[in-house]
Amino acid sequence: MPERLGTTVTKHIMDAQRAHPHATGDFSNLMNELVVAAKVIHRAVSKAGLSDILGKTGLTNVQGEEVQKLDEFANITIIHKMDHTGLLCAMASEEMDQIFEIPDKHPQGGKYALAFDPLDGSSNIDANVSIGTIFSIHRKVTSGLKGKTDDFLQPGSRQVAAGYIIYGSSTMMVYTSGAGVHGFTLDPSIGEFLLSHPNIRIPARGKIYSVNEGNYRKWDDRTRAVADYFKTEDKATGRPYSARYIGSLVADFHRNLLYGGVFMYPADVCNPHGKLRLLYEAAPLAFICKEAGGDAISGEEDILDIQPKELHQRTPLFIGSRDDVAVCRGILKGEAAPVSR
Ligand code: AHM
Ligand code: MG
Repeated sequence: MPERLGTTVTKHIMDAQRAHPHATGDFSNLMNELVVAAKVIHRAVSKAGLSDILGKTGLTNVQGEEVQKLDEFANITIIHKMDHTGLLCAMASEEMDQIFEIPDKHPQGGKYALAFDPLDGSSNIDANVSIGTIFSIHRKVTSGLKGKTDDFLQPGSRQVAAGYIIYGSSTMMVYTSGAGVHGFTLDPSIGEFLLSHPNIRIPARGKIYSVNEGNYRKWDDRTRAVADYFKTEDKATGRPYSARYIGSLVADFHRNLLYGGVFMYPADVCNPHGKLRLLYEAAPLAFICKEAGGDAISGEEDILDIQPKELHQRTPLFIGSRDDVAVCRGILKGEAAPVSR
C-alpha cells in the first residue's frame, strides 16, 4: 500500500489560491520559487561544517568554486532563484546596502517586492545552532516597471505574506498570507515540505521569556522592570517564567510561537534603536505573530504600524504571547508592573 504523503506546501499554496477566484497565480508562483530557494539553502546549511574540510584553502572547494560564507550563499541563492521570475519588481536584503533591481535582461513589471534576511543568526552556524531565513512580501506601490526603495518602505500591516524557514533539528517553513499561520516540515527523503503544523495559534500567555540579559545594565529602568517582572514569583501567573535565549531570532521566536512566551530585544545604551531590523526581522515576525493571535511592539508602538523611513532601520522588539506583550507595553509606558493578573 503506498504511503499517504500529506499536504505539500505547494498544494497548500495552490488550495489557498483557489479561495481567491481573481488570483492570477503570481503569488503562488512566487511562494513556490521561494520554497525551492529554501531547499537549496537547507542543503548548504546541513553540510555547513563540511565546507571547510572540502575547501581546504578556505578559498575554493573541490569543484574549484569559491567557498562563500553561508549568509552570502543564502543571499545569492535567493536572488538567483527569484530575479528572472517576472514576479518581483525588486528585492531588499539585510546583506545588501541598496535594493536589488531586476536586471533588464529578465522580465520586468513584477507586482511584488521581496525583503529578506537570508540567514539570520549566522554567527551560530559553526556551533550547529539553529538558524533561519526570514521573508516579507509587499505589493508594489510605486509607478513604473522597476521597483523602488519606497516599495519596501511600507508599514508591516501592508504585508501580503511573511514567513521563515528554520534550519533546526528538522527544517521547517512557517508562513502566513493573512489566512492563518501554517508550518511545513521538510521530509529530506522526498525533498518536500509537508504540512505538519496547520493553523498555529500562540498561547495567550506563556511561561518563557527570552532576552539577552547580559545587557541588563545597559537597559533603561523600564526595560529592567520588564525583565524583573517575568522573574518575580507569583503563583497566579505562573511566574517566575523560564529564561530561554538561543541568540538566533528565528529559533527563539519559533519556540515561543509553539509554546507561548515573549522574546525581547530592547534598546540599550549601545543600540539606542535596538539591534534587530524592522523590514527583514521585526515586521515579518510581527505579521506572523499577530496572525497567530500574539502581539508585537517596539515599546508603545505596534511593530506593524511603524512607517519605515529607511531600508535598514532598526527597532526594539517585544514579541510573543498577547498577554505577556501587554504587560511589556504597560511597564514600558511607565505603568507599575501588575502585581497579579
Ligand atoms: P544577525 O542578523 O547579524 O544574524 O543578528 C541578528 C541576531 C538574531 O538572530 C538574534 O536574536 C540576535 O542577533 C542576537 O543578538 P545578541 O547576540 O546581541 O543577543
Ligand atoms: Mg538578521
